[in-house]
Amino acid sequence: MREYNFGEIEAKWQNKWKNEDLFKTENKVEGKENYYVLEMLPYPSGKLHVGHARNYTIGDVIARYKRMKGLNVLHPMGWDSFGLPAENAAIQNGAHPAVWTKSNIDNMNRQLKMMGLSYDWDREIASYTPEYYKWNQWIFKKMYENGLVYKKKSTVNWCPECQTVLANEQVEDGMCWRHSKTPVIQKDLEQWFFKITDYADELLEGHKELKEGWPEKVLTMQKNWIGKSYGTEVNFKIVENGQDLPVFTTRVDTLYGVTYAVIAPEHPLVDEILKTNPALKESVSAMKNTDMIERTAEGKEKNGVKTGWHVINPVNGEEVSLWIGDYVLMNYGTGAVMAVPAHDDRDFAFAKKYELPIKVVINPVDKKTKEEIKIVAEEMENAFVGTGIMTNSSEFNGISSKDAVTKIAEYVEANNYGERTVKYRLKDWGVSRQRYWGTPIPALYCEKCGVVMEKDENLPVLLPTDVEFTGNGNPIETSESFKHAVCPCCGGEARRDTDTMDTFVDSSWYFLRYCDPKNTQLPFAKEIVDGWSPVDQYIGGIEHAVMHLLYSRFFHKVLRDLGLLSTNEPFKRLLTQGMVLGPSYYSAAENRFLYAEEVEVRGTQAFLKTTGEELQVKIEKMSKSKNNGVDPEIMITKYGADTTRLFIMFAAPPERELEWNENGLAGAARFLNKVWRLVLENKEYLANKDEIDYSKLSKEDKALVRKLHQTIKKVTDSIEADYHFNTSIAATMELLNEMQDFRSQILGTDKETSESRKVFREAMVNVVIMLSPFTPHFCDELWEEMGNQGNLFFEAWPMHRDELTIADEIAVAVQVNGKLRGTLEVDRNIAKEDLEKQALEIENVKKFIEGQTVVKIIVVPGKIVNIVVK
Ligand code: ANZ
Ligand code: ZN
Ligand code: ZN
Repeated sequence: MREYNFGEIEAKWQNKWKNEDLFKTENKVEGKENYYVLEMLPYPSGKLHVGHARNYTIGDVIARYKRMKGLNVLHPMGWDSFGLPAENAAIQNGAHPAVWTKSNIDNMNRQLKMMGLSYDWDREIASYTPEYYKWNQWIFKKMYENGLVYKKKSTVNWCPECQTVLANEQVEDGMCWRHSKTPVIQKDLEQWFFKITDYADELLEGHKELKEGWPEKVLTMQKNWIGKSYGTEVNFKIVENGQDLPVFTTRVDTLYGVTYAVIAPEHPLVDEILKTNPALKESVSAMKNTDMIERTAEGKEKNGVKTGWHVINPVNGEEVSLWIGDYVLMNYGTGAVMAVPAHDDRDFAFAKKYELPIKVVINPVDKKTKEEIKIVAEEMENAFVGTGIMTNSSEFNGISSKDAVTKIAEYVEANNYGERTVKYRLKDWGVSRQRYWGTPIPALYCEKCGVVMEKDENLPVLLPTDVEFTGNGNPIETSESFKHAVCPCCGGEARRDTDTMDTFVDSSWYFLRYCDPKNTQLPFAKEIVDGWSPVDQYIGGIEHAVMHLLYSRFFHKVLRDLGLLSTNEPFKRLLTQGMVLGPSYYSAAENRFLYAEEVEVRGTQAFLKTTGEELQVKIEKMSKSKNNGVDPEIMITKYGADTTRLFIMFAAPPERELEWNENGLAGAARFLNKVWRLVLENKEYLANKDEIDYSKLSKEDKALVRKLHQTIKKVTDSIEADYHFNTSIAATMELLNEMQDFRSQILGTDKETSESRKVFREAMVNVVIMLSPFTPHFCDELWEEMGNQGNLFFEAWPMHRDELTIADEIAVAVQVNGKLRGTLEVDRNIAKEDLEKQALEIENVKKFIEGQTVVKIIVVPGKIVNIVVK
């Protein structure tokens, strides 16, 4: 018998699939429903990591399964290929970002092909190509024309040394990542924004449509991110200039408890205050330069300065002091708050620090006695943030604070002190990046015409090539040819915008481009996208729960409103795959994480080979910093793609964490070898392709048929229910064990019937079909070995027959006066009288009814016969 040589087999089938163009997908196939399965497209960092391998295997199994279920499946792949790492590589080693990116794509493409993934490569897209980013610019323009893109000043991280804007990830402890002694400052720059806030409500509402198919966790994260708050805007009067200061509060019930007010350091009023009180300048700019993350961190000490100005509370005419404080953010609410230290934690901490008054306006109620507990401001150690009975609040005293929220809001509105409003945490999406490796923003600035967009026929605005990557400033600004352009409006001289778009723009609509990737007239044709959208199953990491998935939903709705497509949501179902974990080995003596090669593992302990030091072992997320990653390519070379795929799918359900271990891989390999031998060693028994005559089966034949149909049912059900592939594979393994027994105990013995071989073959055929989504090369090879023609890829997924999953014989418990006295193996369809008769004939039963009278016999069909005696 020929050995299972995965290297040869995988190369053979990958070639064949490619030559036959097997994975090519038509947009429409008569009589077939479309099904779109998509994995989040990778950033081409250079090498596939194990998280990729898991992600794509899950997608591939689904794609192959759905095809076998008779659907016309779209399963594409592409490259999210703009972004910072390529630019950094250019700065470091001079290679142009395009060259670096292309070679990474080539390598990863090769690795993907090694895995045997069923992508339609004709639809491959890469966001760094002009053919793709042209449409980013086109969409940007369309959004601009529809008032969904605008420009405003906004704060960015700026390194004075690099003379460039830094992404949040490039700020480390307030310093530039490249200049650890240069503090990053906050600088105001004109930036482009997408008006995602226009869609805030619809993005929330849309969750109703996604409830069935998306993990609840992801919806919750999006909901918090959008952060819809119902509250009241109350106008306080500024004593010093007579103007209104609107504040936003969600707790208008505490309005009588305001003891001071706070504005953000960026609040427009601050400039006026500084004119009257210039001494504050320094502390204000210090507050501004603390980054937002730190300013809003919970438990963080609050800083502020007293302005010397005052505001008047409209409901009671009280004059309170006005402060500038770092815990108030300009981009939320109105950038100003009424402070109620008695009932808000942050205000309480601030009031304690700066010795500001505290006024209680809500008293708690004792849970048991239901009596009001009077709290004393001076004795408070924390704010009381709960609900209770109103006090110190004039005509609202005595009512519950819950009712007061409405009552006081009505009162405020009736007296024109303010009004109820809704605020969102969600901010407009700032898309300008002062970097090279992205989509050029198609805007120009003309002295005569102002801001103008490039003409459609001049798109794409190509990235310039006459640039230098020095690490200082935005490389595009070094291109003279790019900066000096012609105004599309008046034909005069115009300056091009040198910013590029956030790379999240690229990934916000790529799933639509796959439907029609070669379209040169439009980003995609409506009727084609409508045939595929929404993506039926999207698969990716939980780290994209908010930004990517929210931006994509936003884009989808915008494109719908632009008339480019018809559906409301981009992704019908979302599967967030679990992380891949592996053991990390930490050496205390060397203060570093070691590579597996440096380690000797004994049971649960591990030692450094060179010194014998015992190491700290932890199972944790695979990462570069822990040196605990596995390279999928090495695994594929060592064990084969099929074994690697099988292990990944067998080791854990897709949404759970997967612990990588090589023993598991070896186990998967053993299983495949077992299947291999069972086919190749039994070809003589697998030759008869005739239909089974179910009336001629022996007891043993029937048992294997039953196991087969139970397995088909279980495998299918587990896939349909949240893709629990591990259960499917386990069921197939069980079936295989029974087949082995059947082979040795029945086939070739006197128990073999005319049908036994057909039954055995039927089971084998189905095992190979059901394993094929997991281990496609392996199964194709066996399929051929079994003498079949054509591709397994197009084979239909088997259907179980209910009547064949049920045993003919059933076990019935026989009781005498409710006590178990025996069991009967009987035909499932036995007549009641026959069952009773057989029950009465059991020796042990006879013993218990001897000398007594049978009063009655109760039969619970299929389960119990209870003989009642006296
Ligand atoms: C007075 C008050 C009393 C508040 C009280 C809370 C409790 P959410 O629920 O997240 O929407 N706030 C308003 N604008 C702010 C800003 N720009 N920066 C920082 N804080 C701001 O939060 C709304 C509450 O956060 C508002 O209600 C306001 O404080 C504060 F016992 O007003 B509250
Ligand atoms: Zn720097
Ligand atoms: Zn002009």
